[in-house]
Formats: sequence, structure tokens, C-alpha cells
Amino acid sequence: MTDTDLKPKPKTKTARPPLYKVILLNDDFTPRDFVTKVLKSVFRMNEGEALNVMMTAHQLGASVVAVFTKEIAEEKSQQANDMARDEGYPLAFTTEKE
Ligand code: TYC
Repeated sequence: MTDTDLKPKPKTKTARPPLYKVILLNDDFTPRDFVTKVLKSVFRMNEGEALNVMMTAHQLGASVVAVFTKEIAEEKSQQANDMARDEGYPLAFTTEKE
């Protein structure tokens, strides 16, 4: 076999899964500290990141928290919504296809 016999590998395109944004919605009742706590515990943010995202939602009405595959985005927003409901707060996270 010579070099010229070597066929280039066919480019198999690896499909990337569609991504989903997790969105934090503002409300008038959930304490800022609690929102920050949820962002840190569910989305592994540090204090600064959590404060930024919380304040963006507070001031603009909503903020993108992070982007994940559908399954992870839904799982994390469910987890965050459960934490809020456990405390009786109306805090809401939603997901949206990018
Ligand atoms: N707006 C709330 C308050 O003033 C705090 C808050 C911030 C709630 C962000 C939800 O996504 C939110 N206590």
C-alpha cells in the first residue's frame, strides 16, 4: 500500500444537542438573599456571579442564568423551583430553547 492509497477519513459530523437557557424571573416577594442562595447552590455560582444574575432579574424582570442541554436545564430549574416552593416563595425559573 502506498501513500496515495490512503483515503481521507470521511468527516462524520457530530451533531451537537440543542441548548436551553435557564431564565430567572423577578417577583416582588422572594428575598434577594434567598435568590442568591439558590443560584449558588443549584447553579454553582460564586457570590459575585449570583448577585449579578439576581440584580439583573430584579432590575430588568428576567435574567439568563446559564445554558445547558434540555435535560439538565429542566432538571436544574425544577430543583431551583422546588427550593423556592419549599420556602413558600413564588420565585420562578423557566427554560427556553436557544
Ligand atoms: N425583587 C425581589 C425583591 O425585591 C428580589 C428578587 C430578585 C426576586 C430576583 C426574584 O429573580 C428575582 N425582594
